[in-house]
Amino acid sequence: MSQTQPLFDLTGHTALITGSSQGIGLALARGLAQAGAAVVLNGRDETKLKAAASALMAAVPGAKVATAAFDVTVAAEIGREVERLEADFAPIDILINNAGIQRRSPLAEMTEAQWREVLDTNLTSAFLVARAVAPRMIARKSGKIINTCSVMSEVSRPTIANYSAAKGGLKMLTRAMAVEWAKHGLQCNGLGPGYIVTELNRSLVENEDFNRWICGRTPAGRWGQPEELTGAAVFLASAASNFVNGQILYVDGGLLAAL
Ligand code: NAP
Ligand code: GCO
Repeated sequence: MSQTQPLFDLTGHTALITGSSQGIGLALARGLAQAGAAVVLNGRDETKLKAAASALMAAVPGAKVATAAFDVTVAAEIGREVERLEADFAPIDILINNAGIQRRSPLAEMTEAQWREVLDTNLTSAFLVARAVAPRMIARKSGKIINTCSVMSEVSRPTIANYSAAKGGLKMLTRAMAVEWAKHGLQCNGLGPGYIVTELNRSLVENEDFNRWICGRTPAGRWGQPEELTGAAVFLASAASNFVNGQILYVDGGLLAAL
């Protein structure tokens, strides 16, 4: 009978996953819970979070699940909730900065609001949440920070200049975190999904031409599923990655390997 490799065992650890009321974040929370971690779900909608938490506890019997409703672009909300979690739930020793949005537009027509909302949510938020969480990790001389990047950290396509700029910046923020915090026992890395079937991409999945293009552009010939990211996340959240820092682990069906 196979036994969980102790290196990948997250028992006794607590993970805050931002943007985990649905999609990739909720899948990552489930994967970390299955590996033994206590998980904190985050989004802006308390009711939605409670429903997601109930479903997760039903799917993973015995899982310890909390919710923290805050907007990752609002420093005061972040600080309040991190304080509360550290005091009332558990020390946060795994942080996944996952919250993100898309606001597609041709660059020449992109509004300042479309630019700022995406940069605030997809990049600045990782700075704000890490700034709230990391000092305690540093004091404890250990912690894992995983930033959800994207293949758009490396390449772009028309209509997503704001998103690509944010994800490119998030790749470099990940490296900056690693460079400053590795000496304190923190490992900071990125997870880089390819094209994954979630609400964020509904319009693309339902577009026959785009669907055909992306399946042709991806060597695996298909979209990925959120659950296919959990193995990489558990690796980056566990002792198995204690000497890995500043890396972006791409889970993209081979997309970035292909011209
Ligand atoms: P999704 O299904 O739209 O989920 C986005 C999540 O982010 C939701 O839980 C949403 O919660 C939360 N969120 C949005 N704005 C927020 C805010 N200001 N404060 C707190 N939470 C916020 O999208 P997804 O595809 O799972 O994307 C998750 C992450 O993966 C994003 O960073 C995205 O860029 C990245 N990614 C996605 C793909 C893909 O192909 N899907 C590929 C690469 C990277 P509420 O709306 O309930 O607040
Ligand atoms: C798009 C998509 C992509 C994916 C993802 C790919 O409009 O091309 O939304 O940005 O979501 O980031 O890794």
